[in-house]
Amino acid sequence: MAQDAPRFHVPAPHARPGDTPDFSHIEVQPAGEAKRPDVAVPGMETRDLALGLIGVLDHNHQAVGEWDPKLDADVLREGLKHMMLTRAYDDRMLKLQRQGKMSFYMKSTGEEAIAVAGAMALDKGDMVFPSYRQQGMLFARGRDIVEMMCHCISNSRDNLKGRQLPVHYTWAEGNFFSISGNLATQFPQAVGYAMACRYKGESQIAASWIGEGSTAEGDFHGALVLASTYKAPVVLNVVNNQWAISTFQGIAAGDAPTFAAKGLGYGLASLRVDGNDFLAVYAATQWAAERARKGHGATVIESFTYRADAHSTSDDPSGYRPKGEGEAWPLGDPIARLKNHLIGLGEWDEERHVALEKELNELVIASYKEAESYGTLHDGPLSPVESIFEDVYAEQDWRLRRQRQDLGV
Ligand SMILES: Cc1ncc(C[n+]2csc(CCOP(=O)(O)OP(=O)(O)O)c2C)c(N)n1
Repeated sequence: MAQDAPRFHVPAPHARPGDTPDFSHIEVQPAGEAKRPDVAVPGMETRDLALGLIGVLDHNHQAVGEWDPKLDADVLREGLKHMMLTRAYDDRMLKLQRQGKMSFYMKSTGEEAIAVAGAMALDKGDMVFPSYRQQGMLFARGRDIVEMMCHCISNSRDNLKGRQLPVHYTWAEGNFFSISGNLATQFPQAVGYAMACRYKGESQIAASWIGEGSTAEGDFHGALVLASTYKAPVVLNVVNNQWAISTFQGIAAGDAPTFAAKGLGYGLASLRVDGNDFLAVYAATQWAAERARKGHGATVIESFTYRADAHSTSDDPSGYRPKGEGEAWPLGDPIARLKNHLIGLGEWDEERHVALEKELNELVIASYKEAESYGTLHDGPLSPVESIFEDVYAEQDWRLRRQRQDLGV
């Protein structure tokens, strides 16, 4: 091989363990600068929005610019509460996993605004197809915490009867689609659901969330083709938290300037939004939902954020990224930012914040106590053994009956 032959190219992150965190390459378009076009805008005309960054909360925690959704203080406080509950829940569940009370857990620390604002900006009748990191949606939609915990400890009250890994929630009554471990499969399913809504003349829409790493799956691209061709009423969210386990976002991005930019290639309206800005996520989702409901088609939204904690309880990020990278993230913490905004409006204060934190922690502890009254992972009671043969098909066939008899249950 010639000495000057081009080398095989493998992108690398800006910093590794032992390095100083470095986000100097990230350009942050100032809050309030992005234009907010009419929801009927042709997809290709959203180019600047796909390459820029929609932000509402500025450095002084004030809401600025055309994307300000101008929400009532009550709605903002509700959003803050759901985000704080999500964090309290995550922190407690991690502890419980470390104590061996649960086999596995995944936190969403730093990404609470994406789930909570996303859910609050949609109608409760809209169908959501989340990944495993949008538990905040369950709180925003009013899911019972005890039920969530019973699923995670797989006890007798687990609505999934112990068949799924923890955090793979299912809640049909809340229009929360069953979470699957297979990355990105929910994206085309959400598009198909949205197509069915339109075909039947119903007004609901669908929305889905995948991580930036998951956009490398074929299902991401299939979903965008279908959504574009049939103008499906769907909101397709890419949560770019910079990391797919130990793999930095540049591996899935390729040479594309942003993940939102990928939507443009399919002719879809594409927005890139500050994922740690509750107001910006709310406004972008509201825009995309209105566009979908009015028949102008799908929107791709990249939420730009940072996965502040480990990928899961089976992961140790110190092996692949510098310590303190989360604190160096230029877009801050979503809870702190909304809190400061509310304080600036005179609609919140430190005492109320501390009191709410305490109340939510107590709620989570009491909920876990109640969940354990329906059984623990180690001592049961769990779902009956024979239930492992149920729901494989709508009706049990002779083979399953035989296997069940062989097991003597
Ligand atoms: C089809 C498939 N491939 C690989 C995995 C293993 N896996 C689970 S999570 C994950 C990383 C996903 O990263 P990303 O999409 O960025 O989402 P994040 O975890 O950062 O929220 C991988 C590779 C899987 N579950 N499914």
